[in-house]
Amino acid sequence: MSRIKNLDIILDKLASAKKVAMLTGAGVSAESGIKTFRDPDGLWAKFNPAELASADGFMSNQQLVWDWYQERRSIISECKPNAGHYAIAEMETMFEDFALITQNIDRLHQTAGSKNIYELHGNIVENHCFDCGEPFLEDINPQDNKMPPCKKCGGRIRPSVVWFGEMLPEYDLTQGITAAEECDVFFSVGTSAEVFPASNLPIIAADSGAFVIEINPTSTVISPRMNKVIRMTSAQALPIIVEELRKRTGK
Ligand code: BV8
Ligand code: ZN
Repeated sequence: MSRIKNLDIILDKLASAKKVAMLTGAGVSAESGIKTFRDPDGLWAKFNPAELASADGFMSNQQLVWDWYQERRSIISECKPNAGHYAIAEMETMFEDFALITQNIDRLHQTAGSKNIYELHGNIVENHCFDCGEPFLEDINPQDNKMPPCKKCGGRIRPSVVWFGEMLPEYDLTQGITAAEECDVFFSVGTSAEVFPASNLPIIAADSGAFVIEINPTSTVISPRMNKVIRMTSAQALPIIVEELRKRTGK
């Protein structure tokens, strides 16, 4: 039997749930080989996030920021979804309404087959002009450290991620908030819940009466608000939950 304590309570809640929502963070991609941000060996152990993941950072050091994203693009281009991503894609087929709200920019959820996804922090695959907003549709070779000019205005091309101090995409955030307000069960998976407003979603869900579950090997600032915490990795815990739920409901 699984190593998940109180699994029966979780399965009871899921078996009767109509609406399920899930917030994912960098921890879900850790087992695909993508470093998280705040873990000891994380991306930001070496760099100061405000310096790189911000418009000011880009304006004051375009080449450094460009190189940092190119390095991340080449790492991500080699990575594959892990068992956690696939389990999440399967969960989407098991409920009337399943909303996946991700902070991740690597698009591994899409590759794993998830469909109903709200990307709160954009993605590292697409690019646009920093100066005029024009989408930059040409492929970018992650090995190329030359920054291409905007086709429309000759301006500076940037990755279509959301930087610190930038607004999140309104549609995705609004949909994410509604999903948190209306769901029966909310999962917070692989996130330190340090970045606002994404980090508020599990709290909105808890305040709205959802059964809130955290899947994370370590505790976070929101752990005390959870109904259940599973101190395992996402690639360990999620496949067990899916398998046991299938057995229980035959879904
Ligand atoms: C905004 C894209 C409004 C770029 C990112 C002071 C107080 C409070 C808030 C603020 C403040 N000052 C400023 C703010 C707002 C700020 C913010 O929250 N700052 C924080 C740092 C304090 N937020 C913003 O600026 C947002 N915009 O608020 O706009 C506004 C704007 C203009 C005018 C008026 C209002 C924009 C935030 C988006 C920033 N962009 N990324 C890029 O990636 O380069 S954030 C970055 O952090 C990533 O997107 C990442 O996803 C996100 C959250 O991190 P996590 O995903 O949680 O990753 P982390 O490493 O932290 O944690 C990993 C977890 O996984 C750990 O808990 C670990 O234990 C666990 N784990 C590890 N392995 C596994 C695992 N779990 C499961 N399985 C495993 N195997
Ligand atoms: Zn332009």
